[in-house]
Amino acid sequence: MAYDSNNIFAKILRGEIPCTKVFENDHVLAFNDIAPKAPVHVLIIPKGAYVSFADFSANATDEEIVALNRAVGEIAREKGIDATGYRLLANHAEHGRQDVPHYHVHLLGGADLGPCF
Ligand code: DGP
Repeated sequence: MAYDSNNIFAKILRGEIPCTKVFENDHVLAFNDIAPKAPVHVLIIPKGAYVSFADFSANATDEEIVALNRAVGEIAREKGIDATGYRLLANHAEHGRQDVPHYHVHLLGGADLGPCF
């Protein structure tokens, strides 16, 4: 699937749509989900144009991959949910019900999330 530069997260990255930013560095932007499913629900995205986890894991540089993963851990610590726990989720394509075609990791926590399955 080709990257659609008009997707919502691309617009957020370009500053065309506002977001509540919680973290940013050279490779990563993180912001609150517009429809949170938990007290903490942060979306962590690469600044590079990657459609999904499949695209990111295959085509991102090692630096980008490390930066995204380190950002996830750092945000969890900053949000104070490191000790109580959290859930990471990345939906991919049709069966994964991915809605926004720019790779993103959901970080959910701040309460008992219940069983995943
Ligand atoms: P997914 O189904 O994994 O593609 O999740 C997309 C998430 O993106 C969903 O939880 C809602 C969130 N979302 C959609 N549009 C916006 C937006 O304009 N701003 C923010 N902050 N989040 C959005």
